[in-house]
Amino acid sequence: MNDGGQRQFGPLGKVLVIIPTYNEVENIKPIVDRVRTAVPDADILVADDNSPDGTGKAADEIAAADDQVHVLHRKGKEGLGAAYLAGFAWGSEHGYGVLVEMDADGSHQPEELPRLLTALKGADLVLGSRWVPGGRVVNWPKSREVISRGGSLYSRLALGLSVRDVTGGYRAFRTETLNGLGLGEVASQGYCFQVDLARRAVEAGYHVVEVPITFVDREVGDSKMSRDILVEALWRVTGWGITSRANKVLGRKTL
Ligand SMILES: Nc1nc2c(ncn2[C@@H]2O[C@H](COP(=O)(O)OP(=O)(O)OP(=O)(O)O)[C@@H](O)[C@H]2O)c(=O)[nH]1
Ligand SMILES: [Mg+2]
Repeated sequence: MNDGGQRQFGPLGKVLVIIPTYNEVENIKPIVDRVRTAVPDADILVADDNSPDGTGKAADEIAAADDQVHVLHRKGKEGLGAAYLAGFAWGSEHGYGVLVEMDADGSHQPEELPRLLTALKGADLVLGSRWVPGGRVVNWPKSREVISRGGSLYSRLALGLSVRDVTGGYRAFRTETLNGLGLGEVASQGYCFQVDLARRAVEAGYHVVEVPITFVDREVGDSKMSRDILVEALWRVTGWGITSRANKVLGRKTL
């Protein structure tokens, strides 16, 4: 991973917080309010996959009363990765300099966003991290912690990454960084989308910084975590690991 060295980083520009939603009707208003209070200059884009519970409509009502809130309506549930790619494209087209990933359920605390943005002044990508000193999880069942820590460790070992929280979803990207990641080839849909972006950033030589966060388990709404999502992550990460090792042996570039 590039250490940033003596590089000069440009100004950040305008910030867009992208919040993907699927059935988060109880969470959408509280999370938008918290972001607006914590980072009043930032805009918000809710990327909703036509949630049957009416999250998209609730988001429209918030947006109608607040110029800094926007809603991207997608036709159906296509996974977290596809929702973020659509959100990134929207943010890039609308001239935002920083694109933030944040869950709707309160696990990623908006009050911690100013710290991520401060770190981004000297980095290409900032990862909110549960597994660096100072980072922690609150109210998570032991089973989820084991899966998450195991997933990060497996990804680190398989891909040879020094990043500690590879699967986390609280991140701040410079738009320029995202544009350099070859997003057109990203096929990952579930949580391995996050692993995919982290490994692409490291492979491309970007300066990636981890900032400790306190991750709070959701209090309301249902989890979208599923066996399919875990299986997709396992086979994709394993495939990337084999490809990158083979390329090293053959002296080829991976991405
Ligand atoms: N647009 C969209 N958003 C999604 C999709 N799947 C999950 N999300 C959103 O992505 C964020 C993360 O999903 P969560 O269900 O909280 O995943 P998790 O944090 O691993 O699981 P929890 O234990 O439930 O918190 C939430 O804001 C979800 O609403 C999807 O297919 N499309
Ligand atoms: Mg969650």
